[in-house]
Amino acid sequence: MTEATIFDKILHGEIPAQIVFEDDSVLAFRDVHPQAPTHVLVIPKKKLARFSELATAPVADVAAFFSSIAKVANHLGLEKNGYRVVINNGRDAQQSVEYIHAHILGGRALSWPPG
Ligand code: DGP
Repeated sequence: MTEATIFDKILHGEIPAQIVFEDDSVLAFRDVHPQAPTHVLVIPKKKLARFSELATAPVADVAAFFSSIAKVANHLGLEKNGYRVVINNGRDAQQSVEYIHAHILGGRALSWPPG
């Protein structure tokens, strides 16, 4: 059992968050430090710490996570102009919360490459 993170606490309603979407497999809420007009984090309800753990996760769980990310972006009305999905994995990517999360960024033109 890994240590409870801030996202475990949001998932269990122990600390508040601006929830924008929820279904059986994911919870989506606004990032507290938004980097774009729309910046939402999507977490699977079945906890994994990192993206790299998807390598050994049941394929149905992986599919549900990715499908839900697209669903959230559609729900937020981002599909017309586009958006970016980012998953930071580990130290060099500056993952700061050890609970896998996808960032959905949209609402402005995003530069490339990322820093
Ligand atoms: P990452 O660097 O990929 O681990 O991104 C973690 C994100 O989590 C970061 O953009 C800020 C966000 N964050 C950290 N603490 C909280 C919190 O308590 N509430 C919300 N909504 N977001 C948080």
